Amino acid sequence: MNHDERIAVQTSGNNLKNYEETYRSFDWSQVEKEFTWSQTGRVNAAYEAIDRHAESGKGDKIALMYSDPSRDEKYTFQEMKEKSNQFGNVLRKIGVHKGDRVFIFMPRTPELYFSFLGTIKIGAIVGPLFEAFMEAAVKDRLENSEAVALVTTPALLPRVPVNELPHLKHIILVGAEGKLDEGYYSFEEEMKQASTQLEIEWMDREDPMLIHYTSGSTGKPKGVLHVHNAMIQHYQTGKWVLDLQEDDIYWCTADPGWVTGTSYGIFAPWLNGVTNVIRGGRFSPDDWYQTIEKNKVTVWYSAPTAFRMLMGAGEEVVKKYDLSSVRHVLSVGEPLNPEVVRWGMKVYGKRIHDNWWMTETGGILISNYPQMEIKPGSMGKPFPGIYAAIIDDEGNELPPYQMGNLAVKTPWPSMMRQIWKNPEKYQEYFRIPGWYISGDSAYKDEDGYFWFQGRIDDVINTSGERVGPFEVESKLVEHPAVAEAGVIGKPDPVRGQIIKAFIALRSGYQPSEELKEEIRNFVKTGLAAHAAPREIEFKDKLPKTRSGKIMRRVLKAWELGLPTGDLSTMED
Ligand code: 6R9
Repeated sequence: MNHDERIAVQTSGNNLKNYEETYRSFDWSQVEKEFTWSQTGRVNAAYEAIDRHAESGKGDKIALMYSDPSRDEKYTFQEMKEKSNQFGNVLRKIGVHKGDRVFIFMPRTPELYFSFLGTIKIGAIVGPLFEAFMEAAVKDRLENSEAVALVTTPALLPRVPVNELPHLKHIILVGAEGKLDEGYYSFEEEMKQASTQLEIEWMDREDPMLIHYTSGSTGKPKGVLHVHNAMIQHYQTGKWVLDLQEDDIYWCTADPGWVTGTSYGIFAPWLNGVTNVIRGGRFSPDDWYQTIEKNKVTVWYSAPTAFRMLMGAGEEVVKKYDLSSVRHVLSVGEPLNPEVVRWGMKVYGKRIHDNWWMTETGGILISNYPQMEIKPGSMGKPFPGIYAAIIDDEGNELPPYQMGNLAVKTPWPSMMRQIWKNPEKYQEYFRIPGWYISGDSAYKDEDGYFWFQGRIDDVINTSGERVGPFEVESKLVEHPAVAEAGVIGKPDPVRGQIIKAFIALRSGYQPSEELKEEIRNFVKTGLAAHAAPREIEFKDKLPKTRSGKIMRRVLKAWELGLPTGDLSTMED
C-alpha cells in the first residue's frame, strides 16, 4: 500500500469540527442528555428514533421514502409513529411480552420497518432475517433464539419449518388472502383493528433489543445481542461519520438482515431525525443511480462490492443521471480498494469514506471523517471515545506498520452484550483482559491510520513473509482484466504457503495462460515479487456473503477439499 497517497479534504463536514481536538476531549456521557433517560432513567430506542421527532414539531417531516419496482410511498414521522404503535398493539394482543423474540423474515418493504419498530416499542427483541434465507438457515436462527412470533409473507412461509419449531406460536403474514389457520394472522387485518395509541414499554438502557446472527468459520451462526444503550453510538456516529444534518436525504443501501441495515439503515438516520430512503428490489446500476437522482440523495452509505459493481458498469451509466445532490459517500463491510476510491474521485468527483466495524461492535469504531485527509486503502482513525490498537497475542501494543490483532479497549455503548445462549463464544472475544479482539488483522501507520490486512485466519505466510490478502486483491483489481479477486494461502511443502488468487474477469476478457502470466507480472512489478500469486484460477463468480464479502474461507475449503462450514449467508 502507498501510505503517502492522500486525498485532500473536500466536503467540509459541518458536524465534527476538529477531529483531533474532539478525540482528546469527548466522552460518551456527553451524548446521554439527548435522550429520555437523562430525565426519567428509562428509555426506548424506537421512541427516541421516531416518536421523539413526531412530538417535537417534526411530525410532518418525511421519515421514510420507500420505492421498489412496484411501490412508491412516503411516511412522515407521525405516520411512522402510528404504524409502529399499531404493530406494537398487534403483538400485545396476541400475547407477545417484553423480552420475547420476534423475528422478521420478509423483503425490504415499509411493513418490515413498522414491524421492526413496533417490536422494540413493546420491549420485545427483534431479529431481522434476509429474505433470501432458505429453510435450514431460517430454522437454525428461530430455533436458537426460541422466537415466539414471526412476521413473514405467504411466499416465504414454505421456508419456515413451523412444525419443527415448538416455541414459534404466532405467524403474522403480510399480504395473506383468505381465511387463516389458528396461530396465523393477517398483518393488514390486525393493523386495521389496532389503535394508533400505544403505552411504550420503558426500558432499562441495558435491556436487550436486537439479535443479529453472524456466521463464523466453524459451527452454527452466532446470535449477537444488542441492547437499547447502543443508540448512543448510533446517534453520535450518525452525526460525525455520516455527517447527518437536518435537511439531508440519506440512503443506506443495506438490508436489515445485515447489521448495517439496522444500525445505519434504521437507528442512525432516525435518531438524528433525518429523511431515510429505502429501496427494495435487486441491485442494478441504473436503478441505483435513478434512486439518487429521483430522491435527491445527499448522503449515500454502501459497500465495496456495490462500488466495484458500479465501477464495472462503467462511466457511461453515471453520465445518464444527475447525481449532483450527493454530498457525502461512505462504505463499509470489506476493504475498500484504493482503485475504487480513485475511481470514485474521477467519476463521482467524491471521496468514498471507508469505515470499519462489525456485527459484534454494533456501530462504527474506525472511520474516515469528512474533515480528514483520506489515505486510499485505509479504514481511517478511531471514533472519539474509542481506543483501538494493534496488539500481539499477549496484549502488548505493537509499533506502527507491524501487523497484529486489531483490538479495541472495552467497553463502548454499542458493544454486543451476549452471544445468545453461548457464553463461551462471547468470552473468546474478550480473552485478553481489557480488550475486545476483533479477529481482523491490521496495522497502524505513523499518522494513526489503520490498514486492514484480512481476518486473522486469512493472513498468508509465504516463505516467512506475512502477506495480507487484501493488499494482493487490491493490486489485482487494478489490472484492467480483473473484476474481482479473492486471495488465499495454499499449503506448500517448501514455502509454508503459496499465494493463490481466484479471479473473476471483466466482460470482454477470456481466460488464458498468457493472461495469468500477465496478471502475475502486474502484481510482481506493482506490489512485490513475494506477493505475486503463484497460482491463478479463473472463476465466473466468487463466493460472497449477502453483504458482499468475498468468502475466502470458502475458497480455501474448495481448494483443500474440506467442508465449507455454514453457508447460510452466502449469496445464491
Ligand atoms: C459492518 C460489518 C465484519 C467484518 C470485519 C472485517 C470486515 C468490515 C471493513 C472490513 C475492511 C472495512 N470489514 N468493514 N474490512 N475494511 N472498512 O461489515 O459487519 O458483517 O459483521 O462484518 O467485515 O473483516 O471483521 P459484519
